[in-house]
Amino acid sequence: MFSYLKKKFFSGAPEPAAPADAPPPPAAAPHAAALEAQQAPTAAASSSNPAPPSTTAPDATLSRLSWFERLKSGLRKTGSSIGSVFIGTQIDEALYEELEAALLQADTGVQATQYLLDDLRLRVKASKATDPAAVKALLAAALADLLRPLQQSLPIGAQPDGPTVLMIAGVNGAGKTTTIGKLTWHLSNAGASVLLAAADTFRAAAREQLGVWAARNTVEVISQQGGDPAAVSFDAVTAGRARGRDVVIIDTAGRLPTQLHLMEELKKIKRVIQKADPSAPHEVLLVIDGNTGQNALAQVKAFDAALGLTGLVVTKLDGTAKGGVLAAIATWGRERGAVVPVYFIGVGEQLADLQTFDAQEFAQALLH
Ligand SMILES: Nc1nc2c(ncn2[C@@H]2O[C@H](COP(=O)(O)OP(=O)(O)OP(=O)(O)O)[C@@H](O)[C@H]2O)c(=O)[nH]1
Ligand SMILES: [Mg+2]
Repeated sequence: MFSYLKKKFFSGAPEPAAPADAPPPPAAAPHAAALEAQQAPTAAASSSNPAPPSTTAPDATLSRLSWFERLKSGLRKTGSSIGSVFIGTQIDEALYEELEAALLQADTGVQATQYLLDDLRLRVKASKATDPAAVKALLAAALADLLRPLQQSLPIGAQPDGPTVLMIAGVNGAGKTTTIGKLTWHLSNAGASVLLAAADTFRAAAREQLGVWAARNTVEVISQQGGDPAAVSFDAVTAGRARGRDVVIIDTAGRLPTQLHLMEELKKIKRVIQKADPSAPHEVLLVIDGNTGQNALAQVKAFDAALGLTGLVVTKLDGTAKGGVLAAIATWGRERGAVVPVYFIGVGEQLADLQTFDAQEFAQALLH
């Protein structure tokens, strides 16, 4: 049913290898048809905070390129400092030391930095590279190889009957609700019918905010004033099944992993979803703010311990995010023998500002 969606639109499959520092491919435009086929829905008037959506569907090629530009400019803060290491003329210990400092500065963390430097030394030796520009290309390749396991497709539509249920979690303000708005747009464009669940029941504004995104996407939202988040989630999964929806996305309230009672509540939401559909939730996604630095890895570990994460969305990579934390997440995944994939990255507040994660493009942007 979602072969198009799975094979193309959500394909995280790497492009055939291109030189590590080549410009990004002009997007085989996985979502070109979808973007052309559907204009962004117009905004519903609201006092809530989501940014106004774009009212025209961008050309997919432009969209992917402008995303690359935005990601690059967002990561420039880091990228330029890593890039500046390679301005000299010699490959010596001083260069490796500078590189180590630059990677640590970029939130790469001690383990990932060590891994990358060791890998780079091997590559330099094997290739007999003699100039820093060549070493920079080798680092881009090492980084892309490290990140590649994170690049995976969000599996949608694999359930024989009933919707694919996505549960979304994260700390306060990470970008969960905004990501749900953008993800709904992606899914709708790929032909999937979506139902939203406002399981952030604490604040009326949270329900309203999700309602605005639902209106923009012209999808329904299940909500209940002051209701129990687990009950709302149960209702949504049941309604999704009854109404024949393809995907149910459950928004949850932000919480810190140290707020144990709130983490317990999240576990309860998951358990109750399982009562509505024993195979659900099919995906438990953690949304992390790309600006969080090394703390993002701590969040991934804590939410994974509580919920068993199946994927990540890294948001706000259009801002001042440093980006190295993805290498830290990848290294952690290698060490535990199972990565938690990065299904999407957020590069803005508009409907189209959610992109599939591409390891090579990301490495290029980071080292630009
Ligand atoms: N620049 C930028 N801003 C983003 C992105 N994603 C989310 N935001 C903004 O981040 C802020 C918080 O986003 P929300 O979606 O409300 O975050 P949340 O995780 O749902 O927050 P709580 O429900 O309060 O925990 C909003 O101002 C969003 O517009 C992104 O990819 N880029
Ligand atoms: Mg929210």
